[in-house]
Amino acid sequence: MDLKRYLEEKKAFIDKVLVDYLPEEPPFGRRLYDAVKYSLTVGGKRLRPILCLAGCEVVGGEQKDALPVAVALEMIHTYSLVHDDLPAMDNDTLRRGHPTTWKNFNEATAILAGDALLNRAFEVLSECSLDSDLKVKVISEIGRAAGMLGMVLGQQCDMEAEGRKDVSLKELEFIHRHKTGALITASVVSGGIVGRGSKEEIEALRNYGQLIGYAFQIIDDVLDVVGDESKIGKNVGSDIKKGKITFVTFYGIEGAKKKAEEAVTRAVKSLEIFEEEKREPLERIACFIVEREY
Ligand code: GRG
Repeated sequence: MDLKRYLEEKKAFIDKVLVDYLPEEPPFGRRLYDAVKYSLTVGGKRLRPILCLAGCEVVGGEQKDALPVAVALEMIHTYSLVHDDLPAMDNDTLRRGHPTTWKNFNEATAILAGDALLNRAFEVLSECSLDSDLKVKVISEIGRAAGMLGMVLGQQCDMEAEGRKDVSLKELEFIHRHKTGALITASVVSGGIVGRGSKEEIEALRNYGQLIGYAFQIIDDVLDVVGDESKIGKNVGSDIKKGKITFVTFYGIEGAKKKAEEAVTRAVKSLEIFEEEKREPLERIACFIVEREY
């Protein structure tokens, strides 16, 4: 399997459909629509929707059934980036290789664009043609992961940790399990739910998601130190400048990479219950997470 080609094809497919899931352009307040469209289409790896589609396929489901869920996940992820970049949060000017939404429009419009994306995501989920039992499970899974005991909590803890020198490894792991790991895990798990995976299969996917989420964040910290800004499309060194404690603080660059590799090995192992041919995309995505340069 050619992973590069697989990721490019899936990304192109998702890029193409994302805009179809936006509502029609309103007669007034066009700036909000433009800001939402800009945020959503300006780039991104589309990792979460790809994980969702792959999670659905590994349990024997069809990609087309998971598509609205994949779209909703990318909308939620994009909203989180738009809000994270705001002056009140990370105050970043570059994202996905382009000016951040607040920089390109203005702060208030970026706040509303994030709000609009979050709400649209749940509208897309609730209106999709999945059976009601699956729909409720998926909405609950994603709502929990993105919400006040998930990503939003992780973001709050991350802000509170800024500038503190006494952040423990346990606290750092808690922050990232919520801020980054929760939505990544929900992506692959919701795909499995849509594909009507068994309880055992869903648990395997949850375990996989948690481990790759952890590895993903470690590599994000490594890239913040040694990444090439033109490849990763955001300001390098911003965490260091803010005096943030990261996984690199605890493990060093090589030690952090090793931790990420160990997590990926365990993630791949948790896929062993699936047929060899079917699990290959998820295995390769896990490896991409530690090898990525962007
Ligand atoms: C504002 C509620 C709220 C949450 C923000 C996700 C997040 C929480 C903040 C993003 C800040 C950050 C750099 C987190 C590290 C990991 C991460 C989520 C990176 C961005 O995800 P990618 O690399 O981005 O998948 P693309 O652009 O490829 O979609």
